[in-house]
Amino acid sequence: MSVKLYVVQGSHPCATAEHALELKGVSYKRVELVELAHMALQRVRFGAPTVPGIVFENGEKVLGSRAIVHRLDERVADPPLLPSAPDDRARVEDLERWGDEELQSLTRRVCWAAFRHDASPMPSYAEGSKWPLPAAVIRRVGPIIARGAARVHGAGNSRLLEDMRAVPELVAHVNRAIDEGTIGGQNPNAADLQIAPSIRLMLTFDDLKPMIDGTPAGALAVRLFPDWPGHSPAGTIPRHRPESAGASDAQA
Ligand SMILES: N[C@@H](CCC(=O)N[C@@H](CS)C(=O)NCC(=O)O)C(=O)O
Repeated sequence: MSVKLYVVQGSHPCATAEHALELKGVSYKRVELVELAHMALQRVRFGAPTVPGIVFENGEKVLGSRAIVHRLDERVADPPLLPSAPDDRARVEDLERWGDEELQSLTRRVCWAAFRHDASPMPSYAEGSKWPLPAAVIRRVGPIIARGAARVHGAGNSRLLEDMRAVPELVAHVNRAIDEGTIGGQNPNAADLQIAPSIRLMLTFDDLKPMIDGTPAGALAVRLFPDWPGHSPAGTIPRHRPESAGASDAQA
């Protein structure tokens, strides 16, 4: 039985898991699921609806980017993704947790809120997909997928305003972590792998790029993930006043 990684194309936590597997030199089969449809399939296979999930060669199942990276680090020693010194390890794990719970989630909400407003960039994010739907089809189903995903992730307009205001401080937090040497070293650790994909995905949005470009956070993301699908021109993320009551959040 080969190692199987269950992913959705363009997903930032999936990139975390894939990069960890590549660094460890583990060969694996990439099983790409279709956005939203993946939730039911993952629930059946892993008991919860998210990607990434991994099934190791002995049948062991692990769900979640952080859990996958940690389990992989236990199974394959080199190169280590977590420092052996307890204090260093605690620092990396704290930052990794923040990267997962705060940065990763905010990035996801902003993306889906943007595509809910304007789904036209979605075909560019499907580049390299195993399910190459024609752009015309993606354009048609894109708004439906975006509305569904925005609802699942609580990506409404009022949250979007709050999230957009938080971006500069999140980037500053990553810059400080690089400055302190917790991430950004020659050999990526678990926190690098958790954080860089979110920043890299943000860089595909011209509305976010000016807050990131030229910063250590941006440089780290591009160094670890030089290629990333997708481009959203300026204006994809709406700069709006809250919509009328009832339409202002993701229930629409
Ligand atoms: N923080 C978790 C969550 C991953 C996550 O939310 N993945 C999204 C795709 S980017 C997903 O599958 N969402 C479906 C859902 O939340 O039901 C991780 O890093 O694995």
